[in-house]
Amino acid sequence: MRTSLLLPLSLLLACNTQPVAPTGGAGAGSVAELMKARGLSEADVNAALKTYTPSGKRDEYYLFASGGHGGNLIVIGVPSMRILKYVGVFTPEPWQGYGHDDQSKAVLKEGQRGGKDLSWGDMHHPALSETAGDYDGQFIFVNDKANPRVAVVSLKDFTTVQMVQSNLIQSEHGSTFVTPNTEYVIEASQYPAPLGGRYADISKFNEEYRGAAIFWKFDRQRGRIDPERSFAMELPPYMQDLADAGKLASDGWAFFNSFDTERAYGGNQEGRPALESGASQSDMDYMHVVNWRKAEQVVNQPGKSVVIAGMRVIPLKTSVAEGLLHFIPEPKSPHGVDVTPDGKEIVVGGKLDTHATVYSFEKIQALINAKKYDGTDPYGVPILNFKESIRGQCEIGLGPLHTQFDNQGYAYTSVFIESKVAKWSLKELKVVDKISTHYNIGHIAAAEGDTVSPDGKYLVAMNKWAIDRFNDVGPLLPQNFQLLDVSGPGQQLLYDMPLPLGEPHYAQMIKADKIKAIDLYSPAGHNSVTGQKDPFAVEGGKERVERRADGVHVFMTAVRSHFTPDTIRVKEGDVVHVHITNVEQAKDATHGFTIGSHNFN
Ligand code: RUQ
Repeated sequence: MRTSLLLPLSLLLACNTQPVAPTGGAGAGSVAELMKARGLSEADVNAALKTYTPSGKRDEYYLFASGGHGGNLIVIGVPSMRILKYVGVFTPEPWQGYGHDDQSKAVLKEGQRGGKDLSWGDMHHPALSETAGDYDGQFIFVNDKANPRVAVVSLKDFTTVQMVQSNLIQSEHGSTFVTPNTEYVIEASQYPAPLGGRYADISKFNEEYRGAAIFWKFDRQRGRIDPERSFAMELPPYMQDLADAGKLASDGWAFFNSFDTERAYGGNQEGRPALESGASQSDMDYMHVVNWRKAEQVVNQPGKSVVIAGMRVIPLKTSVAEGLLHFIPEPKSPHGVDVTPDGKEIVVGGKLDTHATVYSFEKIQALINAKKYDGTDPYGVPILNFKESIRGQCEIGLGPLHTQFDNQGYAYTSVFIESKVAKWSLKELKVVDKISTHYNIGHIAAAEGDTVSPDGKYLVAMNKWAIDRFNDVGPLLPQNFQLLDVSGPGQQLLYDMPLPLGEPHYAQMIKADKIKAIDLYSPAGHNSVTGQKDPFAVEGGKERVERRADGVHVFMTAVRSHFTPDTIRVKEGDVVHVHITNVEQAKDATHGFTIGSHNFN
């Protein structure tokens, strides 16, 4: 009976009497009958066959999506769009005990700001670790926009292993983006503030408020960020927005866009324009062109950096003197800044402009080397000429945001106001196809679409609204991920996937065979956070209860639901430490442990 499933669709459709394998007691029927009964068109069935993944079959790609205000990372299989895992990052995640046991609490504690526990985060941009500009499947970094932090997730076990934060900045957005060999994880501030968290009245905005870009040094050997070897660059008080690292031709450089070069800071009750209108007065903002490879040398030279909030910072005037920072005008309130796969160009989405603007790295270099400037900004940063820096512009539509790439020379840009994905030829700067999404599209994620070798094939449109796509669940709707097939000349909508939390901002899609997750922790007693054997690990047969100065220590083993010892006798008022080692060596054989009403799990 199974063989009938292997027949091509056309044959099935042509042959109405061809039986379909009964599915678990559901009524049998020909494909044509099923289509009729469910009101499906041939296009629907075509789309369904492109995503349907039979039981036991694996997906071709992993999609790592930010959980937005959920503060967690969502792992999804593509093309089935089945959710595989939530990785607790900024938010406790009880199923995995994350934030409910000591070892994961230690990670959340690393993410304290000003000594305050934070149990949520606004995750925006996951960044898979890269080798030579390609995803290598080892780590993924994520950011918290609201409480500026960066976390490291190991893809050996899909566990958060570290969180870093600096009081240098008070918010961020241009994060996380990695350099091509994951030398650095970039985190740029969004809302300017006096560096280091000191106070200055908002009327001193131009003089005292600043942005900053932090380059967190990643130590791949240890699988951890090394704050001591990290550094930052002071930036003018413009609102730095997204970022991207150069690659191949532009390796060693990073690009940040910005808005509010007007330096408006709100004050609608104090006679000033509201922030949004104040920040949209000028026709141009500034792309920041940063030579991070040189900055990495400069920061180590005596007298060229200052330490603020424990972070080595290159002051603006040093960056100017050393030629580390240049500006190029970019159309009004830009949003995405995305480096092309060959690293030769940078695509900027206009947001309040209808174009995607394509900057040429070669032209930018020529202007920098010739010191050909159009002047400087109020902080002395040299400005390159817009027209002389670009190759051209592609007329995209209303509200171009983010751009991804495929392997056939096409770029894909999300078009916010039109709720569309525009597919356009990078070479010809011409739109070849536009497809409607539903509704208010934000980021898009194409298969390996921001690496040196994109795959094309699939693209997920990450929509911020789902208005009429799903059953009602009250006033607050699910978010919607729409899966598109982009392998043909146009684009085809395959599937709508509701996401019951949000707002998921960005995602990256990696070939599944690049992920080499472990089956189990071996030897038993491995601490997933430190990556080492835990000092409290206990071997089978050595279970015991010890009374120590700081309380009663229970050294317990667990094998599924079998705990040893299974009875603990203590005196009322004792402090009890329970150290549990799962000594089970079968995959996924775990069991929870809790003490009711004590918030452990
Ligand atoms: S974004 S608002 Cu990535 Cu378009 Cu955060």
